[in-house]
Amino acid sequence: MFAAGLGLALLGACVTPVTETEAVETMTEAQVAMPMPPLTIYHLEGRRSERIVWLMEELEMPYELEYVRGDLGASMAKVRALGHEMPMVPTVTLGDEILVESGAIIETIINRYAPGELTPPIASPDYAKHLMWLHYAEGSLAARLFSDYRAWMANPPKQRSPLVDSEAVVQYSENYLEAHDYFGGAEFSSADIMMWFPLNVATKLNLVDEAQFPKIAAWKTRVEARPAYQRMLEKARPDGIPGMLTPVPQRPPSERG
Ligand SMILES: N[C@@H](CCC(=O)N[C@@H](CS)C(=O)NCC(=O)O)C(=O)O
Repeated sequence: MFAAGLGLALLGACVTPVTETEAVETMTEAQVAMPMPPLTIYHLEGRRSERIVWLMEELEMPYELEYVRGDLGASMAKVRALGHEMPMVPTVTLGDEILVESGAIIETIINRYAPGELTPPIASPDYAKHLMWLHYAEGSLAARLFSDYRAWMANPPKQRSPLVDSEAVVQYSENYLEAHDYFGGAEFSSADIMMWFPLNVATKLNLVDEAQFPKIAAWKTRVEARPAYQRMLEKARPDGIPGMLTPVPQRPPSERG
């Protein structure tokens, strides 16, 4: 107890206010890119690992891509062979490190090796929203889409759930795009890379009606036209998406009528 209290007291003594110039200098110092060790992306076509390929193409930085074309089982065997206790894609090897979780991989790559890229300036109003969408993509959007998918495949729904469901999480995304071109706000950002997969899943698995979300449809057209997205397709999805899940046969009635 005492030691902890003393530690806190010492820490408190060290926290002296900095001037604005000092703060800016510290932030500038933090913006220096580290040299990137060799990076390998373990991949399954049409899955979340496309995000990291797309990111590296946007950054125009080097990477190796590991997968067996058209064979999800063999691609997954490559992931398992790494011996990581959470075998999923994306898995990335970065020098001696093995990384999982696409959002964390993206933040690690940008913050270490491409600081400031694909990220709104930290003091801008877009920054907090960009970060929210970057995390929303997996934390709320994908989580609720796949939870509805499993439930609706097992028991076709007759009515909407009172909980936040697929339509609600997609509607929130649509509403933001009413006033913004990108999930990064004014400019394309890594949040857009994170949001593409679950928003595509939402319509392809028939969890929501595509026609009800015109802003999302226009955003998809916009981001899919990016040269880096096109290069990602050539390298990571040359033959389309193998082993697509079956779309749900029935959705609950829409809140939008
Ligand atoms: N939240 C994780 C999800 C990773 C994930 O579930 N990936 C799927 C493919 S899209 C996977 O590895 N599936 C294989 C499995 O679950 O065995 C992320 O964003 O990286």
